[in-house]
Amino acid sequence: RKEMIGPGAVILRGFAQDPELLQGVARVAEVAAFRHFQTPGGRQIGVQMTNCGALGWISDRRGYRYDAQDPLTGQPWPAMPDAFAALARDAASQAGYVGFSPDACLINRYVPGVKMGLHQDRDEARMEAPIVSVSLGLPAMFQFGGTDRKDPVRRYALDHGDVVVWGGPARLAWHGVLTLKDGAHPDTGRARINLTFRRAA
Ligand code: MD3
Ligand code: FE
Repeated sequence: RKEMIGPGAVILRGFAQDPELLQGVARVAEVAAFRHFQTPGGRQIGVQMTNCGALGWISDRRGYRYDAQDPLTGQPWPAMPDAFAALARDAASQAGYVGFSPDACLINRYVPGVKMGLHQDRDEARMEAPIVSVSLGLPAMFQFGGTDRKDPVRRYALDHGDVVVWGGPARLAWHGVLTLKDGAHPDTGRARINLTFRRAA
């Protein structure tokens, strides 16, 4: 089921069903562990993060950026599992973006009590490519506004298996995730996992 939530933004409810996705997350995290990055201001980000693919999103006292190496190990990020790349390409194509080939997959892990404040994603060199996001595990309330910080925001519940594609006029929209409610999911336990596929370079 395709749900248009604004110009350039589409929710594909239940599109991600493949158990390989969570197996892939587990395999990535064995090599590149989930960790709390520091912000440039010296605070810890509440969401735990890791990456796979050629480039990974990182943050430290020097700023936010994409890097080919995991700063914890000095090694390249683990390769993007085939099931990840295939899902991202299929979802983008369903939303009208044919030929999406992500080079970066950020994996976010939320536990109850954790949120992600309103922000824009502007660290990518290729703003013409969409972003594909996959929600797994505990449900979350997603906030989605306009390209101006003051634009009104709407809220959408995102459940296990929901995929959202953001591109074109939605690419620079302000967005965030409300504080995760307590609960347990059969596949992830007390956690929500979000995969975010991007063309960073
Ligand atoms: C709307 N992650 O990692 S994914 C992020 O659920 C991030 O973990 C959230 O925002 C999460 O940067 C939301 C959905 C998403 C991703 C990118 C967007 C929504 C977006 C870019 C533009 C507009
Ligand atoms: Fe974001």
